[in-house]
Amino acid sequence: MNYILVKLKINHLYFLIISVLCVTSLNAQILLFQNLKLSSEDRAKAILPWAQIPTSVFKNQKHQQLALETARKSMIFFQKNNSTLPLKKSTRKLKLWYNAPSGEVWENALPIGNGFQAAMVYGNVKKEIFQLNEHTVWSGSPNRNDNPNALKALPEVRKLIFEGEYKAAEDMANAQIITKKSHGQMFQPVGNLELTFAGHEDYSDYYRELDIEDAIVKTTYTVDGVTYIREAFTSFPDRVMVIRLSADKPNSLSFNASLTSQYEKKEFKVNGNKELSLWGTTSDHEGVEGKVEFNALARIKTDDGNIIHTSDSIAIENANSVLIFVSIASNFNNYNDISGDENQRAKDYLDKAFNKNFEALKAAHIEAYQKYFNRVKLDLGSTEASKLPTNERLNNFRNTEDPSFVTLYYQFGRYLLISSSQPGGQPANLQGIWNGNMRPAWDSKYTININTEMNYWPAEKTNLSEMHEPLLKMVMELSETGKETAKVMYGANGWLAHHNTDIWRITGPVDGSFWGIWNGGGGWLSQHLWEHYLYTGDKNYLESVYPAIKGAADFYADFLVEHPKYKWLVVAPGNSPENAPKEHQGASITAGSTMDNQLVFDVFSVTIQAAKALGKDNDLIEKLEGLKEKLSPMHIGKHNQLQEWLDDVDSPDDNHRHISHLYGLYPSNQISPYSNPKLFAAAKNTLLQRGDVSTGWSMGWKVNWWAKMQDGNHAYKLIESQLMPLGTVRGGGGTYNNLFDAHPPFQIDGNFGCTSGITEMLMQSSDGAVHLIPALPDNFKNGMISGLKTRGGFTIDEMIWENGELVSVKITSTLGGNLRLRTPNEIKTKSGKKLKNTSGENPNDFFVVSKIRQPIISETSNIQPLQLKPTFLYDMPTKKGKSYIFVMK
Ligand code: FUC
Repeated sequence: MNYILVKLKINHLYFLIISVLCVTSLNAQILLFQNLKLSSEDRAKAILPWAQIPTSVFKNQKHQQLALETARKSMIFFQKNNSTLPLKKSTRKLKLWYNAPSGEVWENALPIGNGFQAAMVYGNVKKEIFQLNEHTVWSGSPNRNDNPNALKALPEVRKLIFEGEYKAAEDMANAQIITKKSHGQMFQPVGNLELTFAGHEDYSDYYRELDIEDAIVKTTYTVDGVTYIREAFTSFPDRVMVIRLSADKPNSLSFNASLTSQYEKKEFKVNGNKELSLWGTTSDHEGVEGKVEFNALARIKTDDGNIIHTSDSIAIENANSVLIFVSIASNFNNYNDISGDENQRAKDYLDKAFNKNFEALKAAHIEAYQKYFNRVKLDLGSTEASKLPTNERLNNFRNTEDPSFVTLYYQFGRYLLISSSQPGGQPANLQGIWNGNMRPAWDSKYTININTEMNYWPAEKTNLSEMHEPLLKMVMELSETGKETAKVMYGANGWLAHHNTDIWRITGPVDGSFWGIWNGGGGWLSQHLWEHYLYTGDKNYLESVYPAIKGAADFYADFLVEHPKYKWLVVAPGNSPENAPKEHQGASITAGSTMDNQLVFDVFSVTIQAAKALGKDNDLIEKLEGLKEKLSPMHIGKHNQLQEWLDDVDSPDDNHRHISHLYGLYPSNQISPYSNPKLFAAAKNTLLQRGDVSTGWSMGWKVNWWAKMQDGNHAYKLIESQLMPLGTVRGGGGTYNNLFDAHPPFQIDGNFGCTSGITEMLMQSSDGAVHLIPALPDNFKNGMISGLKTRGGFTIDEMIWENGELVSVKITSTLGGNLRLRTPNEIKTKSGKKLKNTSGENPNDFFVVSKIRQPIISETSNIQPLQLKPTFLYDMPTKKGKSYIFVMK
């Protein structure tokens, strides 16, 4: 041991000297490491403290950064070249933990939630704050926001677009199509539960954590020799928040509890001597009267100590331990009905939970949570770096090897989905279910030109299918409200939604033409209805959602119009979300953007497949097949890029955060290296031209795209960029101390997008086969994952890889059917049976990939297919309920 320590010290010194003198001397460092013959783990140990050398030692921060980068590269070099990488298996519990309270910073606080009720827990010593949310507490009340003038203006707007008068078309759309009513309502906070502890100014041994294996927050500290412990969770089965406060010496617990709120219309009460009540009405917003009424109750339970109350607070004196139950409910029944009784509901939840004891409540909560959470396990190994507090790991991540930090972030995404999206509740909004602002950014509503869809990318494949339900229900509701919008605004059948919606399921166009004249929200969301079927194979479910899937197609069938120049059927007006080429006079309004074409293609293809699966609507199938033939194919432009618009006007210097035309690469499957390699190569050029650094969600999407590119190292680079403390990279997003993603500000889509992307690095099932470890970065050369789901209802019970090769995989077939595997190395069955290589179409209907038309390639393009690593393709017929084990050949 001493020998290693001495070597490590020498090592640091060498590192320091070498780096300061010559920051790029990678070879020298590699030589040094080789001579010292240290194991990878010891090397990790060596780099970790070294990464914390203060800036003052270096000439400037740039120097330090460069030196750290060099050290990191040498670590990666060793990992790449060391076949027996001895990274330790992760044994530590998955926790976010800190040595300091949150203070005033909301993004330091820790999120808990059960899909209905949620809290941000600050862990402050003297004044503890539980910032409270409830899923239906939104501004406004039932309303619609269609603009009926649109119908009359439509022909003229189209004419202007086709004549290239984009600015004039945009002006007209602003005047005649954009809503003159609500631009969407706000998801609002309830208020705070505040606990004030007199005399707790000076404390020691502070610690707080969020254990994402149990979904429980804990805070401990010591004052005057007494150790205090606070635990809190939002119970899944009991639908209330439970807080336990205790001290390790008798009669030491004294505090004052109160509820606070920022609403104009509110009322505080103390019921009896142990229950705080806050009643309120949400805000008016954009001409819509706030009519959601809510009631928050906090009831105290203690066997000892004194309880003293005033008119709006309760003081506890000299207790041993105290339980606080918090229940919140509103009058919201559905988007069209707010006649519920918030007071009765809040009381009912509370009464039911109140008589249960803490241990029973906690055990039931953990069991209900783990039913979902434990389905997926990921192990990418672990190093010493994982022993530090979460905020320090975040700070160090780029400069050290900390693979279990990726695991933590991955599982945190799953934790957030379980906590913010439960069957029967509202879908996760821009901030999930956590918002402390009365007027949050973008109203914390649903932006459906990417953000809401991204929230649900991890749902099916990370085995959280039930968590998809709130979104699927919202889509069904939008298919009702969006019907009137289709009729009134565009004279079309079916339904649509524009680029935003809210709890009232508005479907009219908002914000301004630049953003709002996009009618793909319904079409994109309808793909989620189909995706749920692809993973579950549930025909009854498919039957129940089919009208909405078909309705999305009906809308486009009516709305499409022939482009006078190209003769294709196009969406007009539409846009390529939130981007505009210079050549279009800076206006985004357009006809036939690539993303719109791809969306219509998917909506038609999925409707055809759904109708076939249900054995109905032959005429519709024929009609949609015919319409599909008339859609524009994709274009490869003069910069060898995938064109964003029908005309070749993309700028290779454009680094806009939306790369909407890559919808075709992910989440759709229209761009495949196997069936259209040139398009695939063009998509890569587009990705390279747009660059890496961007807003949080954009980087999250890029992880998925690079995974689809089968480039694990580039995907990892994006994870690194996302997992940087906010502010590290100018113009980019990042991550807050509580691991919330930063757009900035906080948006939860980036968390979910990255969890999805990490899954896509390890398994993909959208391109005709179950592709195992398609995009492993050098940092994840060894690992294990269990519990992922694929299309066609297969479960990856356990997959192990070593040195980048698939060692073994166990797969259970829940629906039967052909299992087509694509692997990086040859495999055989565990019993030694040879598998035959296969090709052609996968006979399993859940893996059908709709054929796209050949792309049109610019005469000045010299696009060439990419050289991908070879893979092996096998078919295994499976039986429902049976498991299959494959091992390396
Ligand atoms: C879209 C994005 C923004 C932001 C907002 C909520 O408008 O372009 O970056 O994420 O949604």
